[in-house]
Amino acid sequence: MSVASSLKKLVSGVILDLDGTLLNTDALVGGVMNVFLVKYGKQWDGREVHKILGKTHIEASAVVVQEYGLPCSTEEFMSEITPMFSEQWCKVKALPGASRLIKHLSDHKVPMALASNSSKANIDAKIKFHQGWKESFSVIIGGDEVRAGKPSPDIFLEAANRLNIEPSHCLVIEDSVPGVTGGKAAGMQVVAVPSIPKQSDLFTAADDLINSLLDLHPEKWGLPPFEDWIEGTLPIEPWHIGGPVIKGYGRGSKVLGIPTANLSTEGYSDLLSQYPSGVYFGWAGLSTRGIYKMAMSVGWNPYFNNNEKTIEPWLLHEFKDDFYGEDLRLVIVGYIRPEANFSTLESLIAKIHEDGRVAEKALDLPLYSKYKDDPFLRSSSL
Ligand code: RBF
Ligand code: MG
Repeated sequence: MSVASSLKKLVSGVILDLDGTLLNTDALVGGVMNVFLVKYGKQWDGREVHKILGKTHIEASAVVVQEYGLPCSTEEFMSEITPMFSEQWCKVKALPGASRLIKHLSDHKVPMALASNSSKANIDAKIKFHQGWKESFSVIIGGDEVRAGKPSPDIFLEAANRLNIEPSHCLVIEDSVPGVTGGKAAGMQVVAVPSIPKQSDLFTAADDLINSLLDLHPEKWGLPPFEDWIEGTLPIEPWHIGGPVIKGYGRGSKVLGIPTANLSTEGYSDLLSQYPSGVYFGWAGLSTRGIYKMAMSVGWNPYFNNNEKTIEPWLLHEFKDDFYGEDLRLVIVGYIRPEANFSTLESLIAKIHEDGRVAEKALDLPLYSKYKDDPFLRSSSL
């Protein structure tokens, strides 16, 4: 990279979007919409979600009223739906990596603004449930405080102005197309972290595209790097999943030489939707055999472009026979990398083997090895 283009990247402040970037508000939309639309004999099918992401409340409401041919005005719709959403704010979860990012920037005294198309009152109502968030932002701006919401650059320019930082020295982090458009129009550096999968072609205007906040590397922008990566792995709050081993796509052993013990995602789609796709690792328990190291992919396997988000654990052990139907218990303790596409099968296989070695080594660290004794690995639901 030339000196000029690397210098251009140095930023001194960060402007964050809220819904879909820091908070998993999208998970609520379906639930609320369904309850509402049933009254009109309609059903929310989620297909419009991409049309409302990143919009102001009034714009999003207009889309729904129109798409569903509702016999009410946008204003009537809003006055009914707003309290239904408000009741849910206490349940909205932080997206993976959100609190970590806010704490990191705040610890390093990087000036931070929160800029959302939501109203200021709504922003306050949502973030009060997340410890340490409000205090970390020196600027919080709602869509009702500027002339035009995103994709207009207004809200970003106002944030930069209040931060007292040149727009070109601001880094915007955004999940939606209107947000990315607004940030670029403001002359800022923009990282897109899309909340809808498989839509990366919509984000070509962004300076960088990442899969989740776990993949943000602040040093790329001249900001202090995260210090919690250890030997190529990121410790995460452990999560548990288990069930009978099912036959996967049948490619694992046949094509790749990497036999994955696929888990049925039945009953787990809610849990899986909370975790970014990517390569993780941890411990695997098979009720009748023992406990093994494990590396796994969660997601759509870009190389094979699956339609469904799957979970494909690879037990790092040579088994003499198959164990379909056996109860498999997983404790996932760390993250390695986002899923990637590869130009050749060989390069995919090489990368997966590298993941296996990274996991194998990391799991000997006390930080991760202690989870080998997690009782969940030995319990059985069968
Ligand atoms: N598939 C991809 O398309 N891209 C990946 O980056 C990728 N990484 C993987 C990492 C691990 C540790 C494992 C076990 C699998 C990974 N896979 C990936 C999935 C692999 O393609 C899948 O298991 C086979 O397609 C078998 O269905
Ligand atoms: Mg957003």
